[in-house]
Amino acid sequence: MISAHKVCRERLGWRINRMAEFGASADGGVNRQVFSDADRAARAELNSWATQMGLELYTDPIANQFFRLMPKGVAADMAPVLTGSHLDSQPTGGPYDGVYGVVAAFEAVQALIDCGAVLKRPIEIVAWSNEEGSRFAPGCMGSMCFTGARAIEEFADTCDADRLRLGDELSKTLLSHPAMQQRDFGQSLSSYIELHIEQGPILERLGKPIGVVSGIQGCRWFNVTINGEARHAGTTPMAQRRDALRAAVGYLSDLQIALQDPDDATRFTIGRLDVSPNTPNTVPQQVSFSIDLRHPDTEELNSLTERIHTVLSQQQQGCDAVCEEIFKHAAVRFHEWVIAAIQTCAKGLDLAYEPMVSGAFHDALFLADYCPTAMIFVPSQGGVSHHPSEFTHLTDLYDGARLLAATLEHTATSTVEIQASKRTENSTK
Ligand code: HGY
Ligand code: MN
Ligand code: MN
Repeated sequence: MISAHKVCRERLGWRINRMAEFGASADGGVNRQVFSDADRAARAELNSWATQMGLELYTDPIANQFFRLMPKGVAADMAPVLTGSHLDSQPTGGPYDGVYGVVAAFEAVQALIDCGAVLKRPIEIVAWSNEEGSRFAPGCMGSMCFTGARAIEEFADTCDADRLRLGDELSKTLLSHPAMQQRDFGQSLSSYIELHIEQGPILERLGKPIGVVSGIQGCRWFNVTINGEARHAGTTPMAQRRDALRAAVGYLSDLQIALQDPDDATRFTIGRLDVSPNTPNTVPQQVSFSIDLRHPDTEELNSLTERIHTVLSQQQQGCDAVCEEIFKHAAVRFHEWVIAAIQTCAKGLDLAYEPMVSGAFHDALFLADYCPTAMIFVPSQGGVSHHPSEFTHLTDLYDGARLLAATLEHTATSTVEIQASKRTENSTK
């Protein structure tokens, strides 16, 4: 684990602050949404770091970025250990979500280079495209396309709030990093390790610096559209209206009741609500809203989904609701070998850790179907994330990076083929 001692705290802090400049907002947060100019600038910065470190640069049809450390004497077809996370942020995001896992991976690989670790596998750093799904829904597009869970063709015509097409924004991004060699989805991998902030309160409450993540809860996203009739607000009697917003209020109230959970294990969020034509004196013609539903138990997740369909199958105010599922993944349990590797290295570094399941999803949700996968968490102050005040102490960021370096050293000096990586044929829709 000599590499852990070569991780540089100051350089790590500098890298975090440097990346926070891309999409920086006045309130200390970031707005670096996928395929935006800020995202493209952040991607270029990674390319310059990788070039300075002598890493090979690769990308794929959805602009995932891969940076490969190819140790001397290692066969080119030896499956690499992959580590990383995502650069894209929420519109009102913080400076650590996703990007910390990418930056710490660069710091860990630099430490491995600096200590002259004798590796038997390549190591690749990845920055996945569009993990958040805030500009173009759904999230995890980059990892879903890489693993075969979804086809990129499904997403090309998705538009953002300004009616810009994903396909066009993606092309601009691919053209912005010409130095990256193109390669197909589905490269073979030995294992995947993702370091991330916890985005919840558990580690801070327990006073532990590390979470060893054994899995991620299940998650399903829906888009609901309600069609009514646009009419004059002053002349149309209430009894003759098909008001899409009044209908939406009825649906939302019935959904809240139907999804009540005395155990508070269910996570049900209506994060986006659009009204059209969205003017004070026209009866709303159409309303669309998002549903983000999560639960640690897949059967329960599916039964909650049935309750949603039952509520949305009723009419409200003479209007119907159309519900489209755009994202779905069952709860996953990560691979024991990778979990054990992280635990062994945490013990070796004398870092106290808490075994835990992730409430947030990550690209590891899809990589877990593809190859042996596990995650490492560091604490989030106040459990806050997806907010500009997201914060993690540099000491914790440093401990996480040291553990990542040690785990990469541990897994990349093993030629044990735990399990061949495999493409997910079935769609997750
Ligand atoms: O939504 C999530 O769980 C992730 O933070 N994008
Ligand atoms: Mn994230
Ligand atoms: Mn996030």
